[in-house]
Amino acid sequence: MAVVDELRSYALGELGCDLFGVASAQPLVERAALSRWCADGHAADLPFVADTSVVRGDPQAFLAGARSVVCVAMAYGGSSDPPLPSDHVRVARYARRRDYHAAIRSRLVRLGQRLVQLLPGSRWRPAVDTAPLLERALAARAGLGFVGKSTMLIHPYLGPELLLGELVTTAALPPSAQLDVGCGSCRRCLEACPTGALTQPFVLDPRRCIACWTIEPHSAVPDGARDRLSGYVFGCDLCVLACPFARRPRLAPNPILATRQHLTALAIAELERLDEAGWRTLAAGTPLRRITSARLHANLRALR
Ligand code: B12
Ligand code: SF4
Ligand code: SF4
Repeated sequence: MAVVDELRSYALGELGCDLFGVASAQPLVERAALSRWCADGHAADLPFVADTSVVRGDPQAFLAGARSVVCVAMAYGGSSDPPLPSDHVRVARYARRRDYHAAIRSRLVRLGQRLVQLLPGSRWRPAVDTAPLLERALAARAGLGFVGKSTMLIHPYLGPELLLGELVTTAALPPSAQLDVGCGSCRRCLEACPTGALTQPFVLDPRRCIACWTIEPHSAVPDGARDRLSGYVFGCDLCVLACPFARRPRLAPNPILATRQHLTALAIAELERLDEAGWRTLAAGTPLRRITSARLHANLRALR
């Protein structure tokens, strides 16, 4: 079996990933859009993006001598949310489960070890979210899906509820074919966003985005945003859930990222009682641990 086929069957079989593809490590054409996006001030609340914008578009700056990027994804889409009971709030759907950073990273490490067994001398470096790489552009180049007007990476059958990871490597692997699919004339995500954060197709302004307001350390919920928060105390799914590709009938989360049902809707009164230790216990092992209880309470005040 060719090396890339061995890696694919290991990633999709033993490691339990949902998607696998290979991109070349050449600089990305999308880095021009990223520079424009930063120049327009969109990264004002995301200094870590602005500070690394040059590296983000170039995998070879992330790993010297890189020739390929192995891209994987795990799906977390499933049944739609039940109506929110009164006096309850929501956290984003990606956060109601095991932290994908750890789940995907550990699998990328095993994939890297297998790569070295197959091609001795190969160097590799894993990346999940926090690394300075344009992950969606790489995933699209590796044929995992297409970048939609919501800016999400969307697979035609698994939808936009995907979490991404990459193994940047010096190994020369044959690139996968890109998908020839797109949004067409649809604009549902732009219409569904309650804050106008999708200012035009493919452009998100984080300064207007609920996910940025409620999670990012350099941001905060602005005054008077109560109704626009739409019940979200951490993250936001509205543009993602509006997408017709998110409505496939048999979608279910990857079992590695099974939904923790008790995080589907949270009683405001119970959250308000939590001190830092109580919040840490509730958030343990999930992406929710990204914020402190002080931030949780500030977000809750904005929803009152
Ligand atoms: C910063 C960040 C955020 C910020 C900013 C998001 C944004 N759209 O830029 C905030 C906090 C708002 C955010 C929110 C969310 N995030 Co986030 N985030 C990131 C992070 C760390 C960097 C993204 C980045 O570089 N943004 C800068 C912009 C310019 O880059 P981009 O959006 O990828 O831009 C592409 C297109 O928009 C296009 N483009 C840009 N401008 C223009 C202009 C034109 C005219 C054209 C044609 C194209 C174009 O070029 C780019 C390359 O494809 C990535 C991880 C990573 N390292 O990539 C995760 C990541 C994008 N986030 C992720 C997730 C899951 C989310 C949320 C769903 C979480 C939630 N439920 O609350 C929301 C989704 C909101 C949304 N619609 O994007 C996933 C997305 C997976 C997927 N299927 O796409 C990622 C990849 C993390 C991961 N490893 O899985 N996030
Ligand atoms: S995550 Fe929410 S606020 Fe941000 S762009 Fe999507 S719908 Fe708008
Ligand atoms: S909602 Fe429509 S326009 Fe937005 S990403 Fe999905 S298919 Fe594209």
